[in-house]
Amino acid sequence: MPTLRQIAQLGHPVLRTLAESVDLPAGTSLRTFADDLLATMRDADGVGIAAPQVYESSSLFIVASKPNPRYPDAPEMEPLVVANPEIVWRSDEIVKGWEGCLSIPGIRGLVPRHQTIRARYRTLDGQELETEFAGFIARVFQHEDDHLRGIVFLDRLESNRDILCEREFRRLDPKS
Ligand code: K2U
Ligand code: ZN
Repeated sequence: MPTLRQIAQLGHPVLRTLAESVDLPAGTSLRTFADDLLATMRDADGVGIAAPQVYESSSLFIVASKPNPRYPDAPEMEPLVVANPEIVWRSDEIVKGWEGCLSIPGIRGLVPRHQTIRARYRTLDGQELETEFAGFIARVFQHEDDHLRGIVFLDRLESNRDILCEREFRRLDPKS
């Protein structure tokens, strides 16, 4: 049975620390941690989560896009566990989209992201994959990859005017 982890809130140094690469293939403890991370993300109704958000400064995150009120067209996907990622190519095309963060509750930001990326990463078995991501999945991947480098979505905003409080965001975006 996985354990729900506490989520670090902005201000805790772990969210501003460069995460350490993980040793692969994963042993029992890392696999158990990945299960805890997934359960914690699902409990928070997230579409992604990164290890530093649960106070583990390790280069590991989960991407689990699904249709949600803010992104009704987001693709449904099996949760992807990503270890030691490197984004190796980014499109010139940049798209702005509203993001939230489990570590920064109560606000939303209009964040510019690359529309398409190509990333090299490892699976828990140690297999190296290189995959292209686009659209909302690329957005989530970039959001989580930022967490491994001590970056949060607020850092990428073009203006503080691109921040809304959750209640006002929902009022303006009633489907959410
Ligand atoms: O890393 C996190 O804090 C998890 C975020 C990931 C996210 C990435 C990109 C765009 C939005 C969110 C959470 O899933 S927060 C909950 C959420 C879910 C869907 C849309 C907005 C916020
Ligand atoms: Zn986040």
